[in-house]
Amino acid sequence: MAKKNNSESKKTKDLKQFEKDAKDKVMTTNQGLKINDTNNSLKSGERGSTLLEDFLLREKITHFDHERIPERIVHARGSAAHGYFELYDSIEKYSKAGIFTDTNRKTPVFARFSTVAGSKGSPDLARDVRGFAVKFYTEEGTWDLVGNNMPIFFIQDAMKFPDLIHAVKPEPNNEIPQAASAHDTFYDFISRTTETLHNHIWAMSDRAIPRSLRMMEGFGIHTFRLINSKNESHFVKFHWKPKLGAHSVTWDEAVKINGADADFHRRDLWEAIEAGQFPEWELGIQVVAEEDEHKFDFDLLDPTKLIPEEMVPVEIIGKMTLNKNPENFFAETEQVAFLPGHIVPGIDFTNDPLLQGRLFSYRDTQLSRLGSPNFHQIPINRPITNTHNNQRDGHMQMDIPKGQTAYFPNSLGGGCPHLAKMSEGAFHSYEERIDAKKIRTRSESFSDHYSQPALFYRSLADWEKEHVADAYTFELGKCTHKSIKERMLYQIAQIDSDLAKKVAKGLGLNVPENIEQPVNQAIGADDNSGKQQPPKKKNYLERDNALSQAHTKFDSIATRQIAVLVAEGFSMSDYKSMKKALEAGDAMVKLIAPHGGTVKCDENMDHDVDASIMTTESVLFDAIYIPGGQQSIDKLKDEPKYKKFINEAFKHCKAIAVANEGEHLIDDTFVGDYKDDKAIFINAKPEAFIDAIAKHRNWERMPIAAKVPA
Ligand code: HDE
Repeated sequence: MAKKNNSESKKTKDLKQFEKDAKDKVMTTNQGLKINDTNNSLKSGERGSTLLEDFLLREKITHFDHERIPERIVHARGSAAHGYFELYDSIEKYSKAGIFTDTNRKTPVFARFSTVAGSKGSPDLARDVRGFAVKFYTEEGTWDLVGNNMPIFFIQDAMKFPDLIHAVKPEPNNEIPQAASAHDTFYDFISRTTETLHNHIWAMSDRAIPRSLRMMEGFGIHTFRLINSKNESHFVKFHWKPKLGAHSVTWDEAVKINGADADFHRRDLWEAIEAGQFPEWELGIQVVAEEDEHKFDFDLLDPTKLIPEEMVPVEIIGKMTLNKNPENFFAETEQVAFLPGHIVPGIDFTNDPLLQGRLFSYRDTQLSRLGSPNFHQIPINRPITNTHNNQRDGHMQMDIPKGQTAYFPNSLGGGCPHLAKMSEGAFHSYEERIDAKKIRTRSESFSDHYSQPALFYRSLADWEKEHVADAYTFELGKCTHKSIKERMLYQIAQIDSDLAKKVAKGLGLNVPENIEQPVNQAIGADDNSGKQQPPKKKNYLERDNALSQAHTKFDSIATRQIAVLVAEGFSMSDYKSMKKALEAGDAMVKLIAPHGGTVKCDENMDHDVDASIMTTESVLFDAIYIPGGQQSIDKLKDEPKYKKFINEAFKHCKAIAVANEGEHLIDDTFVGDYKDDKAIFINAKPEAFIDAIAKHRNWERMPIAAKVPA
């Protein structure tokens, strides 16, 4: 059942005043002049040249000429939605923030998900980190939690960000490849910058190709501070846990989805919300007391390290629900500006050197992207609280600040706007004690680069490990320089020697025992303190189940796309009972027929076809059902694409169920030889099929699936 859309919030109401609806309205110029022709320019004679006088042409064309703005330098490709955040229980012992203490609030949010490397029009299923940025419009001002779907980052210091991005983006001489990390410059950089290896192995895992934006985790990455009303500080890491669990597609699917539907994730998010299947994530926190700061084998300020959940469990504190699509992509999703520097009392920063750099970068980038220091006045960026200060003017000033004074202190303006007292909720930076030398260096406590990638790899299930090995092999296989591949193999061997051997085999190379050049570029040229090579990996924890998607949720088929393969004469009774069971679990049942329009069942009823086989692909679905009906099956057997469709679903370890004569169709495919597979169902009860769909995939099938030449 679709959920009720009560999407009104203080923010969506605020946005309403800027919405424009042309329904039943007459067309005008931007000056309100009514127009009766927008098809023809003003000419000297029917075939004559266009007149300079034509202000209508000029207004229309000039606006068009300028309707693009620079895309985001990173995270250009993204999709977003409105929603709200609700707190389960107050965490006032940690934080005084209203959003973390008032359980009666429904805080409006706008969340944007993105890939990092690709351009605005790049396909959704690139192997990449996903951005997970949430703007909370709180009563005390806007808080932006600008995170990713992986809990760590590639680099430790903001100073390295331009290098990282220049290495991963298309190569500067030929602008190739688009939205792909599988190229020489990226691996040249990664193999020489060992701090990247942890985030990199996550990027080689299934996390980098999510099944849906609604089925991925989110992380604030940096250690932040929570500040309570006594001004006591606790360290905190933020986690988003998807209610549907964290699931991924396979690389073969990702490559094919990019061709079949480059907007796969964007469409999926949009359609789920339109269908009332609102995406939900729970917000969790890992809290570390001030006095425990140094009790770990890693530095809490190092953003390439996570705190294993085995060491500090995640406390779930609230839930985010996305329940409204934007009205206009450009106005909202493109113009939204996230800044990690947007915080509220009760939350504060740490000295994480990556976070510190971000506090500078995001404001700066909006100036070139949105073009004015007034970007906060764009409707999507306006806080829901009042704003008053002495900042004035600038491009596109939308407010009309009244009065004679624009300075502080003043008496002519009655001293206004006056300063807020702490008791009135003023922000006050945490008074951290600092006694230090001014020094350009990297802390020794950041030097362990191999232990956590190794922990991650050890924590994965066998099928996940295999995907990781395949990903390294693919990516390095796309590099052309042997020296880069070998240096990378050496680095992988420091994480796990078996993994390195597997990858080396695929590349037709050997894992080098040693590499000559210094690899740790994090240090300065004059630093001879022996830090060129990071230390060998340590094992301070054997495994952390939270790192593996084998331990996610497998209890729902909500929004799963089920392809029902039918032609004229399909069995209505088979279809009806399965459809009812699937829809009871909120799955999306789609009829795929040899043609568009409608298709008749054996009870002579017309059914709307959702897609003709020519316009769709197996990779766009989670499972297949084939109802019986001899006439229908005979027709399907005549169309070779059905075989491809079924073989591919089998290859991708998906659940397939058939009823009665439907079995004859799979007998013509690879599935015919593997009917005892635990996610293949012949005349089985819907419950068994549903259970297999909820399990996402039958990964045990992988060795057989690998043989399918689809
Ligand atoms: Fe970003 N990042 N970033 N980043 N980032 C941007 O800001 C930057 C980092 C993240 O949906 C830019 O408005 C630096 C970590 C997301 O609009 C830019 C550094 C994390 C988004 C920028 C980092 C992120 C951005 C480009 C290293 C996860 C998309 C456009 C110091 C915790 C937000 C923009 C959206 C966007 C800079 C590292 C996440 C250039 C300098 C770590 C989700 O300001």
